[in-house]
This record gives sequence, C-alpha cells and structure tokens, in this order.
Amino acid sequence: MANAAARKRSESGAPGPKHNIEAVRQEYYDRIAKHHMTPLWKVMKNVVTKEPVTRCAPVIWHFDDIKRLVMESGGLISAEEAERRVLILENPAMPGESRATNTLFAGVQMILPGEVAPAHRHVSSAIRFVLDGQGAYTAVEGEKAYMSPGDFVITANWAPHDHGNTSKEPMLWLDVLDFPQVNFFEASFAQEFESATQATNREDGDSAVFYASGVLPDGAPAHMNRSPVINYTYARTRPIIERMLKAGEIDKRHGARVRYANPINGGPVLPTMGAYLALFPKGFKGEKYRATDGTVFVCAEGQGSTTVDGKVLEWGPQDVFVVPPWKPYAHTALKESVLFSISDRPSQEALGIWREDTSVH
Ligand code: GTQ
Repeated sequence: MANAAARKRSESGAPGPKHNIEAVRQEYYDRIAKHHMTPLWKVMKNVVTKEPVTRCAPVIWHFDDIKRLVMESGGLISAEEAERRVLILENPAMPGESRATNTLFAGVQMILPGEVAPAHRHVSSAIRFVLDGQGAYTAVEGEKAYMSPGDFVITANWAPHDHGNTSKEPMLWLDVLDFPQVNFFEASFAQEFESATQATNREDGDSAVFYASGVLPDGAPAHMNRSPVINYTYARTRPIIERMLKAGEIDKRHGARVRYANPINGGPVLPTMGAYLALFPKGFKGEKYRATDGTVFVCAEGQGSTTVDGKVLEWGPQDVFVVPPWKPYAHTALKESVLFSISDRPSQEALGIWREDTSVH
C-alpha cells in the first residue's frame, strides 16, 4: 500500500473511488507490463528487505551416509569418465540448484587408488577439506600436494588442477566452490587440457615453505588477491589452535579459532571464500551469534551440537552442516572438538555488505 490515506480508503471498504482507482491501477500495470515495466511500489518490501531473508535451510549430512553413498558411486562411474566424481550436498530448501548455501557449492569428491581426475581450470575458485584417506594428491599450478585428513587446499580462479591417487585407499574430500557467485554474475569460463595430468615443477609443500613460514621469497608480489599457499596442512594448523586454547585465547562464540590467511596481505585465502579452524574445549557452551555470511561447517574431530534458529544439529567426525545467513547459532562441545568452516564472508566484505550481531538473544 502506497500510503496511509490509501490504506484507510481500502480498509473502509467503501464503494466508489477505491474500486475505481484499483481498477485503473490494474489496467495501468497491465499496460506497462507490455513494455517490460512494473511498479516498484508493489514489491518494495520484498526487494529492499528490512533484514536478511534466506532461502537456505540449516541442514546436516552425517559422514556414515556420505561415505556409504559416495563409495557406491565408485562402482557406477570412474573419476575419468565423470571428470569429477562428486556427490553434491544440496540444500533441501533449494533442490536442483546445486548449492549448499545461496552462494556456495558443496560436494564430496572421491578418488579411488590409481584414478586420475583430469586437468582443467575454471573461473570458479575451489577449496578442498580432506575427510578420509591418506596420500592422494591434487596438482595445482605446478605443485603436487599430497593430502591428509584435515588438510585445507585451495585452487584459485583459473588455476589448472588435476587430482590423482597413488595410495592404496580411497580418498574423500569436501569440495566447496564459489560457482553460485560466479554464475550470479554470469561470468563463468572453463577449459579442459589435452593431457590428463599437468607437469609439476615444484616439490610437495614448496608453496607452504616459501610463503607460510613467516618469510617470503625476496621479490614476492606486494599484492595478491588469493593466497600463494596451496596446502594449509592439518599438521601445521592443529597445534596452533591447541596452543591458543592453552593460552586462554578462546572466543565466547567461536572457540580458539584461526582464520586461514593470505600471507602476502593478511587477507582471506580467496577473494570469494574465507575459512577458519576452531578448537572447542570439552564442555564448551558457546554464546549465540549471527552474521550475514552463509557458512558450511565440517567437524574435523570430536562431538557436539550446533543449535541453528532453534534446530539442533548433532555432529561427529566428518559430518558437514550448514548455517544460513543471519540465523542465530551457538556451538556446544561434548568432547574436545575441532570445526572447520568456510563462508562467503570475503565477497561480502569486499562489497561492504557483511554484518554480524554479537548480541543475539
Ligand atoms: O575438483 O575441479 O566438486 O571442477 C566441482 C567442480 C570439484 C574439481 C567439484 C570441479 C571440481
């Protein structure tokens, strides 16, 4: 309703001018529609909402289901034929949209011993968080990173990458990609390579040693909007949160938490996605929190629950769950627990639209 006078008129139910004006307006709306125009005043409150509105639902995928169903796909299609053998973790409130939150794709990829997922590149950035298995690799920009559970690996925009498994066991990891964001801008490109695997000219771990050790190669660029580090290993990151916990650096909401950083500028690892690793002491009862970024969490260790908008998500090792934008949530840990999380916060911060609320009740 456009204004108080009009509201009054329509509520009075009086015949005459009101019916007349409604009919006249409708005729006008129909006429302008033919010219691809429509009145803002009818949709104003839907397009400029007072608070964030999300289509995304809180949801959890338990690892026993993930593993059983993903393993089954191994008998149905090879990594080579599938290009990427991935089961999409699809938000039940957005079926058919290939996304876990409105801005993030999440999926679980499996590579069986001896398989290769062929080299390609795309505008979408990707991260992997290793769930299960040991010793498969991803080759990114000339570095072959052998991975272990809890490792956090990045594949930046347009970086060539292929995956392989020279170990004796299947490897499963969580993929999170920003392609809902890229496709929102309708700016996706992708390319396959002739050769299934790329030539590598660096040692496993070179990028972490060169860039993530408190020094930088002399002459390293001063600006870089994505991290030069490929594998942020669990072996390096886990002891840091342990030490924060010992030092008492425990946030009332987020536990003892580190942010994966780009060592060039301290910014996020990728311009579109940011990640954290948090340790919660046994018995932790977190305070409520909300922020405008939609988040995908993975339990790396432990057991606990996260209450999201009144819904209790009980998690254990390798379970994956989603917290939608602006829904209040709080973590509880029954055992000492580690949660990995990833969200679209860097995109929102770059646009100046990210908000948080640390006083939710
Ligand atoms: O590993 O390159 O889950 O291109 C979706 C698209 C993984 C990958 C996904 C991809 C990849």
